[in-house]
Amino acid sequence: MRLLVTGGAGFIGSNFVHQTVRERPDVHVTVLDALTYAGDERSLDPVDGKVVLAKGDIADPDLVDTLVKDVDLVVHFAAESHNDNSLHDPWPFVRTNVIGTYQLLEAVRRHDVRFHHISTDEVYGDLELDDPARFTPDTPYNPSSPYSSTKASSDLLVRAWARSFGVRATISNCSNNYGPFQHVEKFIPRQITNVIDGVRPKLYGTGENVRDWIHVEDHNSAVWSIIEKGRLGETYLIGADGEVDNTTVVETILELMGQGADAYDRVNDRPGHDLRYAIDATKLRTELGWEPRYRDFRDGLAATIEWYRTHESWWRPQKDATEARYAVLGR
Ligand code: NAD
Ligand code: TDX
Repeated sequence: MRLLVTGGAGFIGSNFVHQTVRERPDVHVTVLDALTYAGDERSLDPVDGKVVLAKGDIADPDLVDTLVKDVDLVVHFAAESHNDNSLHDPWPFVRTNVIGTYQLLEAVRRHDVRFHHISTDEVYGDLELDDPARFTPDTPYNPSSPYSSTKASSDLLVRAWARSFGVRATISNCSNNYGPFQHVEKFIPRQITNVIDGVRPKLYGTGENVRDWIHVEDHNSAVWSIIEKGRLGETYLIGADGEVDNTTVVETILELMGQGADAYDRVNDRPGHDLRYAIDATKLRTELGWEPRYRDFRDGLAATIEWYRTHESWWRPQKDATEARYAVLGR
């Protein structure tokens, strides 16, 4: 099988490429990635010589057409992915997430190529902290931020291209990922690398906000289940019953790194900050038989801390510029 992975030099995409090369030697992988601030060629070092990297933009129709016409499957991870950045400058989010997805859809339509679209649970908006409900495929779309609204837009394009043009597509909406190769702007790597640097972790607002954490390896194994067994035109929610509030995440990181549980600072809240995300993955589990492997968040976090401790040369070049961006926002 010939596979094109967009965004394969980013966090989840690079882990997906590693897993694919490791477990599926019959798959020939090409990565299309613009290598923005969030992409890093070095994230593909573990598969050096085993994948082809095309540096380029998913919003470039000629490049996209050239690459798509030669593959059997596109797995589309490329996106602007950080909520805080989208509040500061939404345009790159509209351009990459909406127009980029449109260009990919037009190319897979022309060449009748199977398409899997990677999306987020944030398209559903948020839940109350004390609400027993979780997101299901029937939850109405209600995105809060420029980031999540552009992801919602891209999902709707995929649904329309599947229905109107018969594009062979599936969609997955996953909860918050953690694991190796995640950019230091994101919550967990930011706090781990702060502690390594002797800086106190920074908690937005009250810290009551809840995220439903899943290890990136589990997200990617679910994506493969959907590619192999999912029904065309369908949406699958990916989650591993990992709800934890932000204060507990910070306290656990501090404890695992030998610091006092209260050695963090509260900073300005994110405008429009979603309260709680929670996934009901019943459809994925019952229909496709998928199960997560990383069931203990604390163990997964400990392994992630160890990864950042032993891969400082990977994250160090991004750290100062990232913190300078946060300083402007007072966060
Ligand atoms: P990331 O920011 O780490 O990586 C994004 C990658 O896309 C980078 O390598 C970047 O260079 C590339 N890219 C950006 N714009 C591009 C363009 N115009 N053309 C080509 N490449 C471009 O993001 P991530 O956290 O790995 O997220 C990957 C996907 O998963 C996104 O679609 C995101 O919405 C989705 N998702 C993420 C999470 C999460 O917790 N991180 C959860 C659910 C869904
Ligand atoms: O320094 C911080 N302090 C803090 O309290 C940062 C960076 C974040 N937070 C909070 C905000 C969120 O409640 O932690 C939580 C997680 O923040 P992010 O890592 O920015 O993730 P989130 O906004 O939840 O979105 C993530 O999950 C869904 C990904 O970035 C998205 O790409 C994905 O769609």
